[in-house]
Amino acid sequence: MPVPESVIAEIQSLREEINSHNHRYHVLDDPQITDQAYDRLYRKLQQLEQQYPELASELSPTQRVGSAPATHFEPVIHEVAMLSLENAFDDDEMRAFEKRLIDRVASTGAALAFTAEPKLDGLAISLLYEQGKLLRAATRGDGKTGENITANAKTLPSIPLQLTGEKSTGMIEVRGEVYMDHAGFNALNDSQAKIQGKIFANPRNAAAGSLRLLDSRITATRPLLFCSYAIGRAEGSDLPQGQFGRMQYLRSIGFPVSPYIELVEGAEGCIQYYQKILSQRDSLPFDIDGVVFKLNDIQQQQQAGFVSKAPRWAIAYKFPAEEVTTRLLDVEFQVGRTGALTPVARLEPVAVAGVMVSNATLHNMDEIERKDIRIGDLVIVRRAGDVIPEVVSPVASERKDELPRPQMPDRCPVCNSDVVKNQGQAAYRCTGGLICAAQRKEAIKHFASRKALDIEGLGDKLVEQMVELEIIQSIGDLYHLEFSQLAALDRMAEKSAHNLLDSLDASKATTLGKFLFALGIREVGEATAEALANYFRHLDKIIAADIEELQQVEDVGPVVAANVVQFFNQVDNLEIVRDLVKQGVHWPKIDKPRASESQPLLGKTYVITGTLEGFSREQAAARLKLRGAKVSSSVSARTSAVIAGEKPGSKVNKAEALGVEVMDQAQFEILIN
Ligand code: 5U1
Repeated sequence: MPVPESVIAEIQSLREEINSHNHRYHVLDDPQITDQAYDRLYRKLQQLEQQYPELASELSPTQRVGSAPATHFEPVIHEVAMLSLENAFDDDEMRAFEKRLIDRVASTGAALAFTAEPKLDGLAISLLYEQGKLLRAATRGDGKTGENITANAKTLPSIPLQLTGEKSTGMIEVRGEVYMDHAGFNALNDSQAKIQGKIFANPRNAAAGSLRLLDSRITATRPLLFCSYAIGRAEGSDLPQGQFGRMQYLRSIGFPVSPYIELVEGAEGCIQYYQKILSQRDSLPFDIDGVVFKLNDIQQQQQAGFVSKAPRWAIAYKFPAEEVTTRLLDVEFQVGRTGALTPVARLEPVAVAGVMVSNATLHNMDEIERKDIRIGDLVIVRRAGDVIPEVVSPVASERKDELPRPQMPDRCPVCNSDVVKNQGQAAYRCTGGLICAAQRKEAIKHFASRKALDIEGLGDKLVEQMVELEIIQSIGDLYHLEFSQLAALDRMAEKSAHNLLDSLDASKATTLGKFLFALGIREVGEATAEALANYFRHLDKIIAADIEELQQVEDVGPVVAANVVQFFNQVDNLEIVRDLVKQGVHWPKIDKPRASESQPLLGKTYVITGTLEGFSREQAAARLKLRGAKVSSSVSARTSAVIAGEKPGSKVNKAEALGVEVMDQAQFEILIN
């Protein structure tokens, strides 16, 4: 029997009414009906939807309860990279930020206008809408690839499932922060305590943990909030030409926008706004760690452009890190993945920035000496955001007696091998290499970490246990693990053992960049690994590359190049790498970049002379290489152009004699942009 028209209309009207009350409550903070009245509407809609399942809609407000658990999160490639922000830590850095922009943008001479808003301490996500309908939500991940968390995002009442207003056609990708306010965080920890569940250290961890749950039905019970702060991309709508106007536009189509957002003028306006928010910080109902400023004029934003991972037109002016004093009880030495011994302070436990701290880094022996830190001192400890707490300095006035200075041991505290210090380096290193269990543990932890092969369930404690029991010796053993070995481990249920084998299997699908990073080659971080992968595109080419070739890659200098060569020259390493591939570790083929697109300077050779403003010689060369060019140190008839900065040398004369083009700074910038 067809559903009566009157029921269709009633369901439609209830959905609209509930959506509107949701929006008033969660976005505008201006509810118009009581909770009981809202519940009545909600239950009525639920009852009708149960009675007429053929009218189900994923956009219905009743669908915010979550769905069956997922096994993993699918990767999502961000079409427009999710960038991070540059930081400023004092007023002068803000003034320098403004000055850099004045130099770069075609300004009328009027002060630059900036949007100003508090920087929420949560995690960034991207929301993609088509024809006004939420299609996909993703975490930021590494900025290029995030995780698909659509099912979880749909449970947040402040994330619109359907945009409002006739303007919401076409496609729009909105970015913002998921966070938890203090009230929600406290309520969550109270209820976790009652069920003996996980207690979260701070609202940021609680938000991150809740958003990345595989069971979205649990996410639905977590008090998560969303606030938008940017448009990633949009098609089919005429957007306002100012950042501030764009935020008003987002508000008009249903997104929460910071109620504290303002337009300010110049660095001095930014500094005043910062002071105002800093004075309100302690009374705000949520954690913030600074203030974000963005150039308001979108055209000027485009003129300003980007540095590698952040736009030049935005900045986060960070609040000072929280500092407390406590007693330094002892100094111990931790052995890292590369054998470096790091002094770690054992402290009388103290709360700092919402977290109990009993260990903090002392960086290296030179720092200890420079700051004259002694065991037994009262010390100042600092913690900012997610960074590791650090000992800032001793409180010298409180030292009454002569106290002992920390001593670097001459033998490794883990494997008893010799500890050496190479000339010109601050670090002391254990010479144990693969003999040293600490180095092996750290190498495996690094391999399994989120930014590397992301082996879910292979936590630090488990790695330590498996190395100590000699179930695994190196990363090469991970994919040979068997169920019986895992199930025999302490506190390892059969289900967890199966799950770990599944996630080991899942981790085999990676990217060449992540794989290279995971190998833990000294000084090859995420960005360098990615750059190596993009340049060579095949593992075998990287293995075969010599120091010269490696240095053609952006940001790869002689030291990193030598580390890469040395790593692959070790037979043991090469065997492990080959075996990992044999066990099934694989990555998608990296397409040859089209010459016309990402490598527009392929086949060209440039020579740089003189000083370029804002670029060291290496940085300028790296920018050219990134676009496919070669950079040479001598001018010949085959040189495409000589790039001449301030005070150029004789190379310009030689270029002129040979009829080779000479470019100035402005032409160079056009070339690389
Ligand atoms: N408030 C705010 N936070 N935040 C973070 N705005 C903002 N903008 C960001 C980030 C990463 O990035 C812009 C480049 C869009």
